[in-house]
Amino acid sequence: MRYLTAGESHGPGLTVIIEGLPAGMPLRAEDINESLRLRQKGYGRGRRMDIEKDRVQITGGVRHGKTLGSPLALYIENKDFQHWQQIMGTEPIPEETEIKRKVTKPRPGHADLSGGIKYGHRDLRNVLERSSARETAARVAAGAVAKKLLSELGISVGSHVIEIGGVKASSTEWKSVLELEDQANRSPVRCLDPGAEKKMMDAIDQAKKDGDSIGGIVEVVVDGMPPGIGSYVHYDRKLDANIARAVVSINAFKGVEFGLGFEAGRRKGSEVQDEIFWDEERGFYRRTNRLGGFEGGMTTGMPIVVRGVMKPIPTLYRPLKSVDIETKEPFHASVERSDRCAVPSASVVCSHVVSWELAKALTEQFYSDRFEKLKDQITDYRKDAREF
Ligand code: EPS
Repeated sequence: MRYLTAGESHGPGLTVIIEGLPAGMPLRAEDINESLRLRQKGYGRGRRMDIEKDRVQITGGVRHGKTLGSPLALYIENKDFQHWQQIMGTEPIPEETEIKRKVTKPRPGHADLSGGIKYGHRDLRNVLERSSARETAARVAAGAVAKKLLSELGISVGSHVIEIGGVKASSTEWKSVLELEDQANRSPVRCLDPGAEKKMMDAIDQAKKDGDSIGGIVEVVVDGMPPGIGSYVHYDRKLDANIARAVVSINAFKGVEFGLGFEAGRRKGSEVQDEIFWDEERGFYRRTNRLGGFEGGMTTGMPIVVRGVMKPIPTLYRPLKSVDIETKEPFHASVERSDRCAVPSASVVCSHVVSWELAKALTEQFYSDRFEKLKDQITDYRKDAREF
C-alpha cells in the first residue's frame, strides 16, 4: 500500500490517494471523520481550529460501504480558503497585482529559508503553505483507513500525551488500548494522569502569556499485532525502522524511541532484554516488554510502545532574530497566527502514521486483493505462531 497527499494550508483543500487497499474492506466516511475530529481537538490550539471543521469526502474507491480495490480518493476542504481565495488562487494573476501576505522574512525553526533556497521561491509563502502542519489532516485521513483495516483484524491502536513543557505524567495503569484511547479522548491534553493534565494546561497558558510555545512527548501503543511482522533480512523491511521514519516525518518531531528507548543505553543487557517463556495455553510469551514490541525489525507479539518528541512550535508571538531575504536586513520574525501547543493533536497524528505502517506491513506480508482472504491468511498465521 502507498499513499500520497496534496494541498496547501490555505488552498482549496487536501487530497489523499491510497493505492493497494484490498477489495471488500468495510469503510465509511464516519470512520475517517472521527479521527479528523480528534486531531482538531486539544488544549493550546489556535484560532484556525475554530474555522476548520474537517470532514472527509470519499470521491473514489468505495461503493456501498466497502472498498473496491481501486484507488481510494479522499478530499478534505479547507474552510479557511474562503478568506484566501485571491492570495491562494490557482489561476495566473496580472503581473502588476500586489501580492498580499507575501513572506520574505523566514521564521527560525520553520522550513521557510531552506525551502526557499531549494525551490527558488522569493515568496516564502510558497514554502510555508505546504510545510504547514495542516497537511497532517491528510495523513490522519490515510491513517484512519489503515486503523480501520487493523481494527477489522483485531488490532487496536491508541495514543496519549506523557509530557508537555517539562510536565511529566506519572505512569498510569490501563487495562486495554481501547480503554487508554477512550480515556485520552476525554482529556483536553490527551493525558491519563489528571494531576499532570492540569499542570500541562497551566504550562500552555503560561506559554501563551509569555508569547512562547511548548513541545512534549507522545506515546502510541498497539495491541494485537501477531509476532514476526516486518523482517530482519533488509533495512527497508524492518518495521520498527519504518515506524521511526513515519514518526519523525510528522511536522516538528525530532526523535523517536521504542520501549525503554534511550534508557536502554544506560542499563546492562540483563536489564534490557525480554526473557522468553512457554506454556501450553499461551505458547511462547514474555513477562516484560522493555523492547517495546520489537526484536530484529519484527514484532514480538507484545504490545508495541513507541514514543515521539515534538519540539515547541516555531511560530512565536515573541519574535526571534532572522534576516529578510530581499533587504538582507536583520529583523525580529513577524508574528503569525499559530497554535501555542499542538502536542495533544500530534499524538493523534502519531497513532495514525503508526497505524499506516502496521497496515502496510501486514498487507505486504499477507498479500491478497481480497480483504476476506487477507483476514483468513492472518488467522492461519496467528494459529501457526501460537502452535510454533
Ligand atoms: C500551522 C499554523 C496554523 C495551525 C496549522 C498549522 O495555521 P494558520 O497559519 O492558518 O493559523 O492552525 O494547523 C492546521 C491548520 C491544522 O489543521 O492542524 C503551521 O504553521 O504549521
